[in-house]
Amino acid sequence: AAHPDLAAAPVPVADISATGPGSTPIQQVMGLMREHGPVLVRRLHGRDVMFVADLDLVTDLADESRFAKHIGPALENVREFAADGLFTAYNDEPNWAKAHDILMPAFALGSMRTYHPVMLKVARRLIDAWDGAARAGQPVNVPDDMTRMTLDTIGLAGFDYDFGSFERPEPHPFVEAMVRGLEWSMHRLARVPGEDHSAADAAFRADADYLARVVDDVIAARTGTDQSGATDLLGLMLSAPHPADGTTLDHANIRNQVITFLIAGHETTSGAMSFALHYLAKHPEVLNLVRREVDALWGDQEDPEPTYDEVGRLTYTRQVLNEALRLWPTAAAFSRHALKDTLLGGRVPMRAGQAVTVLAPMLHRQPVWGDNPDLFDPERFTPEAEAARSPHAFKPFGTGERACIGRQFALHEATMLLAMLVHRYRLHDHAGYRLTIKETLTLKPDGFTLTLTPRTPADRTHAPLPGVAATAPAR
Ligand code: FDE
Repeated sequence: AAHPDLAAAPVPVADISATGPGSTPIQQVMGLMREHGPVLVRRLHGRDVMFVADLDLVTDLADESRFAKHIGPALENVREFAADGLFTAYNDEPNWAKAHDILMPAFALGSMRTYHPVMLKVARRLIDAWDGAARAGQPVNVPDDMTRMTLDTIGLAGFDYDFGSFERPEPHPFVEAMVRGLEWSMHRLARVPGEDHSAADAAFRADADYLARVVDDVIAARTGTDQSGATDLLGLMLSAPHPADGTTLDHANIRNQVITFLIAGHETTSGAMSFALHYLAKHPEVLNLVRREVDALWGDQEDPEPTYDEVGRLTYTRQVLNEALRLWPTAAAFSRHALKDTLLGGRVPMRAGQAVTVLAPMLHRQPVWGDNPDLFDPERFTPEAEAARSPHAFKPFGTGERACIGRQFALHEATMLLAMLVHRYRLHDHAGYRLTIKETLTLKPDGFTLTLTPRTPADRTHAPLPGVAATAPAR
């Protein structure tokens, strides 16, 4: 519904009813913001959504005493298959706090030690596949393989379930059903009132039922056996009592959490790695700096065995990942609502319950990022640069108590894999790839392929020594 206050607010209104949002709604709002500025109301068939990317407004929205996470129309649609799982639960739904308290320890930084061996095992599956492609001189489809890797990782680390994605030429049927569900969630937003969508809705129902059945099988295989020694998320959910009331999560909620982690934990992370590899393939000077970092750790080892602590020392590789997440935060938008009537940023009136959506890719291009924000430059994430900048200028993981619980998990997995790939391969942009971004609620580089050749010891000797700033990236 249109909000009466918005009409009074000094906010431009962009009516897109004539064109609709198309298949790239995030990029469309980015375009509207480039035209109208970082605060606007997008109107579609009389439905208004306010989008913001201004640093002072996003800073104000982080005030948890006045604003909270909002389950907007997109997440309402995802609720049709993830229900009260962590991502889509309402703030006051009891299962949110309960699951959050039970699962938080499993996602603390220290817990990554537990998942490290599984992450490494799955990284090796990807490397085996890429070695084969390199020998055959075949290109690899980067986002597809990154998605295989992140799905297998969250499946094994989360639920001890092996999707075996590298054994399959096509994505696992579970993934296909999930991706269709996400697409349905996105396209449902653009429906013109009065149209008939019963066929699409029935297909979605069938997919949602299938997802639930697969997950129920995974859970059934584990219930009834002693889970007290299990270190994965499912073991924890089946066995850990809530610190406050001693009860465990109920069956339906555990199913919702499993679906949630599979949705939240794989497309977002695989997109981030894919964008990072895209930028590395296009920026030889940056690639060279990553090579120095990984060569300093692993030198000429054929098959290095990265340790948990080494991943923490890959600080430049981490900067590359952050910079990729700045330009293309793969979960590009999150919404907040006002807890009481208020003036957002002292200038935009908001009623209690009214929502705005933060558009992270444009927040990440605001003036605080300098005068060339579209330029890929990992120097933006040196510790000094980060200390000098507002923490609210960079929000790829959302904000506040509903921020991403999987952040450390994703960063550990992605940093390790990127480093292993750069250590092992020369990346060839054989097709002269031009970045086009596919949106399926998350963002990924569409149709991005690379060819690979193994790096040789000679390659590594010629890499500049650490500390020799022969190829400092342009600022
Ligand atoms: C969450 C999240 C967020 C927020 C949203 C809102 O606010 O609405 C964001 C923005 C994110 N997330 C992002 C991201 C990125 C990446 C790469 C990721 N993410 C990853 C991951 C992994 C995993 C496992 C995850 N992730 C998970 C998750 C969850 C569960 C959630 C919900 C939380 C609560 O509690 O609410 C999230 N995530 Fe993330």
